[in-house]
Amino acid sequence: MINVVGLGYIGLPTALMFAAHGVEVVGTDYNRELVDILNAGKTTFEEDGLEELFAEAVSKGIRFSYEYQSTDLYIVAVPTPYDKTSKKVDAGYVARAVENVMEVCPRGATVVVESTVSPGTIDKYVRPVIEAKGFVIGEDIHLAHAPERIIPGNMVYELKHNSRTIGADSRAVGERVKELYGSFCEGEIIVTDIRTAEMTKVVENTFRDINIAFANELAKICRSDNMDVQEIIRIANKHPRVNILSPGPGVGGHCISVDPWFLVGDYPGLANIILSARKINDSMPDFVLERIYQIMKENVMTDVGRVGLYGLTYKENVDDTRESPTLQLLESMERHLCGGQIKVYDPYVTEDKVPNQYHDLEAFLGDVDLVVLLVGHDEIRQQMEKLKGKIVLDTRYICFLDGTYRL
Ligand code: SAJ
Repeated sequence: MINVVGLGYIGLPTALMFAAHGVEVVGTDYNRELVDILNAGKTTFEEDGLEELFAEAVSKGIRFSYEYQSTDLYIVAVPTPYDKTSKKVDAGYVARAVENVMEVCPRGATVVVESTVSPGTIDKYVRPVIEAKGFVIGEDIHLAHAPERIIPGNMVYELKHNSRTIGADSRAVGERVKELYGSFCEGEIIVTDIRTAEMTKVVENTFRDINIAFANELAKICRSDNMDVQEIIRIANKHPRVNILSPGPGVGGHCISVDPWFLVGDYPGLANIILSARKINDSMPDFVLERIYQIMKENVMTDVGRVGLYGLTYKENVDDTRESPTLQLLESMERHLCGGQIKVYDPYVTEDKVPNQYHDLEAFLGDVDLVVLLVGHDEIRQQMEKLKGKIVLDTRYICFLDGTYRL
């Protein structure tokens, strides 16, 4: 039986996937409310294919509990935030989860950490917790790191089809964990050591952050000299060895905007491109704010209350608002004492998260003159004509109505 510890964005689909493929699974989370919802037969977030996967896993007998189970295999998928001051990984959740596992696990158990951690974290924070309980790693307890790689919006598909990395202390443990993941994973599964697996994961997200930062920097350069950045990137990308991502209002989410900081925090003075990229991406909400003021001026608009922000989530077609550029933009407006009445709408955010939040697209559009498109949800892509007659600032390059302003 596998005990999956942490039933959030990664742990839940992972637990469901194992169960749907015939593995006995118990999912554990200390958040009782979350466990109660799952036990009541409901999923806890929206994701393509998740409901179907949940139904399949339930039919195959998955169980959810507040309690850690005594078993021979654990998958730890708890959050790893970063300390905003030191920029280092906060391994507290992972360490506590492993400590709790040590209270109940038998000798011979394997613990697989899926949470993203910076290189060296497992050595520094996880091994000591196991050893403090008197276990010898490699004899009493086996350790592996299988960093998750799935993208919100396409998690279920990617869980099955992406390649995976398994880091382990010995080839034998790595191969055993590989076989386990092979129960559902159709991608290549590469076995390596733990430190390499830790570093690889952070490198992947950092690569994407740097690429997006390059696109965002190009957007600023092109704006300053009246060039069309989207057209330039489109043409440049026709080169067989060029693949520039898209500029946007900033980089949000719990991964790409966080993981590069681990390298900055751990390797001060060495992570220079990485740090610049972070700064560029973090500057984008303020850049959007500047554009809003320019456009208001150009259109002789004086009332910020007639400005509407479309999109609160960190990207399209997900309900996750963590580190969302829109939230950063609103914070920035507050700092400049002009956040009072700006209006906000997002079809995926049903609870009230910010002031002046609307829950109906028509009502929102009816109350604003300038619409800032911050997230390219399918909802708005499919009804772009509703923006006719509005002033539109499109930060996602999705609106092709005449007169649309861009970043
Ligand atoms: N973004 C842009 N321009 C782009 C692409 C993205 O501005 O061209 C923005 C998005 O709008 C969003 C942010 O970047 O605000 C991040 O979104 P994303 O879709 O690039 O990635 P995440 O954070 O949802 O998921 C990433 C993925 N990592 C990589 O693609 C290397 C995913 O595979 C990881 O599993 C995930 O991080 C994670 O959990 O680490």
